[in-house]
Amino acid sequence: MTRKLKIGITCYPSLGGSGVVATELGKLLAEKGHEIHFITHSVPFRLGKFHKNIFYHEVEVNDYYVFRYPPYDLALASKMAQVVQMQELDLLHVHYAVPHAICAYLAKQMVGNQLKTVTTLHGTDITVLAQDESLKDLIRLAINSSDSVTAVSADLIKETRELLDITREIDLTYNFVDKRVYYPRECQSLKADYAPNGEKLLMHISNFRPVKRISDVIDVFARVAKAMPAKLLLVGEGPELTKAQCQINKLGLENRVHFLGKQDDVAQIISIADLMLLPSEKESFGLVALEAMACGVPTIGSIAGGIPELVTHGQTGFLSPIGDTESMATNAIKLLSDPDMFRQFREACIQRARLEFCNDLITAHYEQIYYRTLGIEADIPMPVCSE
Ligand code: GMT
Repeated sequence: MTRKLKIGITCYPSLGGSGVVATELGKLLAEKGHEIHFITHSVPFRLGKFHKNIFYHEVEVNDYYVFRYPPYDLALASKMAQVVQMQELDLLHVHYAVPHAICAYLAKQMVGNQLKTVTTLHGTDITVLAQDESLKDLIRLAINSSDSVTAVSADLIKETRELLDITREIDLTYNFVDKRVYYPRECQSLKADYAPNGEKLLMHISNFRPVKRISDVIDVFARVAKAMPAKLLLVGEGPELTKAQCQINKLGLENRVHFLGKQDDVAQIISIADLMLLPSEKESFGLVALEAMACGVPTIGSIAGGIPELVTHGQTGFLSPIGDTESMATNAIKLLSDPDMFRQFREACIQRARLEFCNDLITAHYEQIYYRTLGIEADIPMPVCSE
């Protein structure tokens, strides 16, 4: 039998898709018998209750008075090296290139080349930060010095190659949803709270950063709300939220929009939506569209980054050019006005999420990458996901 691994995982532990993917992956690997050590500045928010085989190591930053900026990156690299040595880890899997991949590189310098590192690129670590000349060479070093590199969409691989002139192998490993958590839930009474008169519920979930184009979310909703009774649920928080509130007030839509703030467990909330809106400027994958898909909710979104790899235009949602809110609204109205089409989309969503992006499949893919990186022959059968 192939031996189980001891894996260190570093990610951003607070809200954000990369942290969600890293934490859920850690939990699934632990369920399969691997020993997982999270090395982060706080407990990953999705970790929740006690899990067998999961350990947490907190990175503490030294704030000695000469430091104007306490050096988190150095503290993380040192902690990684310590945990690797004390716990005899096989490898480190870091999510998001900056600074995690470069910290893993430093840890390797301390520990020695027997430490293997796997880096997963998630999005703006490439599409935004790799455009910054002051970080470009560092990110290239981080990627080239990782033993294995994965990215969450083919588009992100292409961007990484183009922006950083990188030729090394990068494994395409899509994000996943846990089918035990994300499925269409029965929540009629919750739905009735927000849509007491049977209004259509449109939803947007994000960290409200400029790349999400929140004003397009509101513009699409305003157009839909002119055509039919509808409500908008905004989930999450971030820098664009205040602007969004002003836009909503200006349009006189305050009674039709609910702000739900940050939510940890979105599976239930998503299940009450009729449509998910994702009109992003940049989106390497769009985890929220996958979560929606698994709950039977089609996405109206933009042709940006990896979204077209996830959302099949005309089957599980509709995609329009970035900023084309008129076309997005037209598509939303078309879908919401045609119950047969809506039912077909809903079924296609559930099926695609279960078959193509199921947790068993993607976890096995990561395991294959780990064993290959370590040079261990392992027979990891690729599960066939069923509906
Ligand atoms: O790259 C980011 O902006 C942050 C990151 C996160 O932590 O939420 O989001 C990225 O990673 C997610 C998980 O892989 C993807 O689903 C998001 O599409 C991606 N965000 C962007 O590309 C803007």
